Amino acid sequence: MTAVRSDTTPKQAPETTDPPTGFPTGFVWGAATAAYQVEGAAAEDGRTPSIWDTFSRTPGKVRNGDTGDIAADHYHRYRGDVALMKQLGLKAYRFSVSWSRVQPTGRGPAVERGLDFYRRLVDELLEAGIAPVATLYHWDLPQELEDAGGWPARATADRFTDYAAIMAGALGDRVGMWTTLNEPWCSAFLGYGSGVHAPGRTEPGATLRAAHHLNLAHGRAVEVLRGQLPAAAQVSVTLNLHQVRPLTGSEADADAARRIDGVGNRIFTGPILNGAYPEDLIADTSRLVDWSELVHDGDLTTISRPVDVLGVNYYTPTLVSAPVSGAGDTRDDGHGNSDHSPWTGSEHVAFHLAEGKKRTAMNWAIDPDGLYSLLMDVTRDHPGLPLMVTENGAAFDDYVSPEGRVADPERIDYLHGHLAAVQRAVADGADVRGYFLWSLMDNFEWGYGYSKRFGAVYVDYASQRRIPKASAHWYADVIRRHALPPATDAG
Ligand code: IFM
Repeated sequence: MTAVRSDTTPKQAPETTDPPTGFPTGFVWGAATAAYQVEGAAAEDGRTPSIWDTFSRTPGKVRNGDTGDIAADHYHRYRGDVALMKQLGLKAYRFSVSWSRVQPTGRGPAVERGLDFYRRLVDELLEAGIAPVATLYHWDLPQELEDAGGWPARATADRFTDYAAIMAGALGDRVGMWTTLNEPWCSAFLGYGSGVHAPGRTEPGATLRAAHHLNLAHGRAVEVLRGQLPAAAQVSVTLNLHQVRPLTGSEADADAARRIDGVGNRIFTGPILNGAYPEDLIADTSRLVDWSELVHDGDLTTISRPVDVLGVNYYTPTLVSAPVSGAGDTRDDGHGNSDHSPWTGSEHVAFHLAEGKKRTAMNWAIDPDGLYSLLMDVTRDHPGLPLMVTENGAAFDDYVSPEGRVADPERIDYLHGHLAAVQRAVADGADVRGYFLWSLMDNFEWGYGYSKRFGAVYVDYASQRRIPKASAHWYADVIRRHALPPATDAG
């Protein structure tokens, strides 16, 4: 990655306090969810199916045949959920908007009843003193738009532009932080490459087309949001940047890392932050797509409209090598099982599980240094770019004790380690403005259904009872102190 555009200016640079014990003044403490994962009410108030409704109803696609029909019933229980957030002392709540709830066919006028849900949610948050952070797109494309071609079709970016305008009009007076897309890598590469996510297509060319049109949709939305929102509003995009590490110091492994960094990271950071797709990525993938036909004049100017902050999601690093035969795990890239690689254009790279690391219930290695390195790498490549950790957290096999409590010391250790990594990055010069725990509460974990629990709050799906886990109380204490407790307190 090369240097950042100088016009990516912070709106408000927080002063740093003593980094070893504190976080910057104004550092935002939050938690995140996403519409399809928590809302439920899948067929209420005019909402129509999104690609995830269709995908989850397709036999064999989601574990146990789970769907988001009810999920955590946040649509009906948002008041109680906001009260819980207030009790925990959260300063911000990052939620996403269900496109097919507010614009059921993905085009045309908005449905007021759908918009009203988000108006009520935002009002409730503001009343509780919690800043709303709205994500426009967290993977749930209206099914009608997929039927018309989905993200591989350029017209979907046009539709997204209209949708962004609707949302800015509806919530622009009360939401100060906006995210265009959440993890477009997953939308493109898992949705159209490996097919483990909706819409479940496995078409390499379409994957790259989807990536470009997601970038375009982001840039267009930035333009629309800037045009409609008050000047103080913050506009961002959230990327799940892969912290790619070569297995050995060999040239072949370094090249594998370069390729995965290309299709995993630089396909987004290149156009968004530098105004260009990297030459090596184009060379690696040009047999799959005609980039000169795909990228129209003016696209890169649109896509590189400056953002106020870059949202970064991090869970675990990605360990790669050149193809190997025999020993070693060369298949598990942590993104689900498929005969089709999501790493379009770089299918022949091998993936490895880091040895000697504890793992989460997703089998992801726990490695806080990866978060530190990621924040420092982005800071090195894009000096001065404000960052926000918009997701970080872990799934464990949580259960309720006979006393009605949920003890999750592993999650506390995970959070402690990763927050310490953020602190270290701040001390070493990264401009990190906030941290959002994934997730506020247990929810629908995509292809894994309800089998994986990422929440700080336990959800008993049968009764929809919420039980704050020990980690929720721990996080509340961190927020109250604006600092990490001594490590011995963890657990
Ligand atoms: O649950 C997801 C979320 O929707 C996007 N980022 C990763 C999380 C855990 O897999």
